[in-house]
Amino acid sequence: KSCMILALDVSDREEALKIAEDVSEFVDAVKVGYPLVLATGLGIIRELSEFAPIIADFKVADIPNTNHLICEQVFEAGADAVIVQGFTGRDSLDACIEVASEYGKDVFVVSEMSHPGGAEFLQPVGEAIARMAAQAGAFGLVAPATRPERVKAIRKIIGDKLTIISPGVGAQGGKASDVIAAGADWVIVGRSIYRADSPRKAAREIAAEIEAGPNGEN
Ligand code: BMP
Repeated sequence: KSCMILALDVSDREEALKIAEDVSEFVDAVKVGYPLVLATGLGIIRELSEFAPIIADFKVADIPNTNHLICEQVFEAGADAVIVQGFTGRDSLDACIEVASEYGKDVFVVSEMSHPGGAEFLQPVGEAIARMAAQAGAFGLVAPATRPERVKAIRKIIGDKLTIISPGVGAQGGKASDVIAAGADWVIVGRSIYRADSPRKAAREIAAEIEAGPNGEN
């Protein structure tokens, strides 16, 4: 509905549930990661799934057997998708995709990361990871909104095969409509929404910015 995923990196259960409810009209999914799950427990996934599909951002990055065990727990907990790292290689990714398909769920692969350090080691292998993710049959990729030109390059490599979700909007400096124009399907937004005085208003404004497009013309 709005090409937006909420990154819910708060550590309080009540706050998490309230924000998810308040912004549910403007977001297509909620991304839950270590900050919230370590603070409140894995049960938060099922509680939040009342408001939106849940993407479990555990950046899974281990040997195939361990990845398999982790993904089973993630999907048993009620997540609709899991985010895994790509740099661990094809066999580790295959293990995640195998479990996801048993549950009828999806895998997103991080090809490169949005922070400045993401350009140090990951960026040079980002395209190879994107290609591998497409060949392995992943559902989507995580690619940086802070570098729309990288999203454009990756989109060119993978064609329409994969869904690109893109973090780095707002607090990290990226602009939602720019990265959507570069080829991302969804933006991931955390602090700009959950730290706002009114998360609902902040989410509505970003949705409107996406709708208007990079030049405010759409
Ligand atoms: P924020 O909008 O507050 O910067 O949050 C971005 C979210 O996306 C965080 O949960 C972060 O862990 C995640 N993320 C990211 O910022 N860059 C990446 O390359 C990959 C991520 O998962």
